[in-house]
Amino acid sequence: MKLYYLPGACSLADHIVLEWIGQPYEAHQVERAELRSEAHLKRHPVGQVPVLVEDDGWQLTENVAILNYLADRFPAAGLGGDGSVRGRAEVNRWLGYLNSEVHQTFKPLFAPQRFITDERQHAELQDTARTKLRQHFTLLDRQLADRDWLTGTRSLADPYLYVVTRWAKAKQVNLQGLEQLARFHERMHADAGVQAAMQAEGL
Ligand SMILES: N[C@@H](CCC(=O)N[C@@H](CS)C(=O)NCC(=O)O)C(=O)O
Repeated sequence: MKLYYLPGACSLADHIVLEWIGQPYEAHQVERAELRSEAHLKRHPVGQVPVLVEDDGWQLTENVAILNYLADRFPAAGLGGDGSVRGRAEVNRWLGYLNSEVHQTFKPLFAPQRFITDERQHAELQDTARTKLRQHFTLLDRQLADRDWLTGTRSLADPYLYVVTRWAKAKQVNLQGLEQLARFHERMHADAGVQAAMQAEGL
């Protein structure tokens, strides 16, 4: 099993999950210049990461699909919820929110030119994204008010939240006063699996 990643990108969530699972895997760093190469486009038609490639050559893209696949392939790791149907739905509720709302709102902060070609409008676009992200992180902070993990038990959703919180810090999103989120971030940062994935990515 091989994970294709960019350092610190959303693929870090898969990398952490692979560490938590503890089964053999390889991690392959993709260079940015390689993303649109013929070889990588065969793995990922949009030219992105993450991609998971199984030993028999089967390839899977889309972070939410990869994370769910890993939980199902390695159920003993217990990362797909509390074992109930509703527990799994809760994990997917937060994964969906992180992937389709929070992650997407970062895109103007990373690549504003993909949204507006006029550079004079980039600062305003990015400020709007930061304001929206503050709302998202406030909601996430509230969710953590009476639990250590997003869904109560450690799950696939937590590494994704860790990754987007790292981005928020790097991109000057206002996280002031979000104490539960700060504690969550510290707890994750101190985790041995998180540290192993980060070191492997040179972070
Ligand atoms: N819908 C995809 C989005 C993946 C995505 O946004 N990947 C980013 C890194 S976090 C990427 O590869 N960016 C490089 C690029 O778009 O040029 C998923 O959820 O897996």
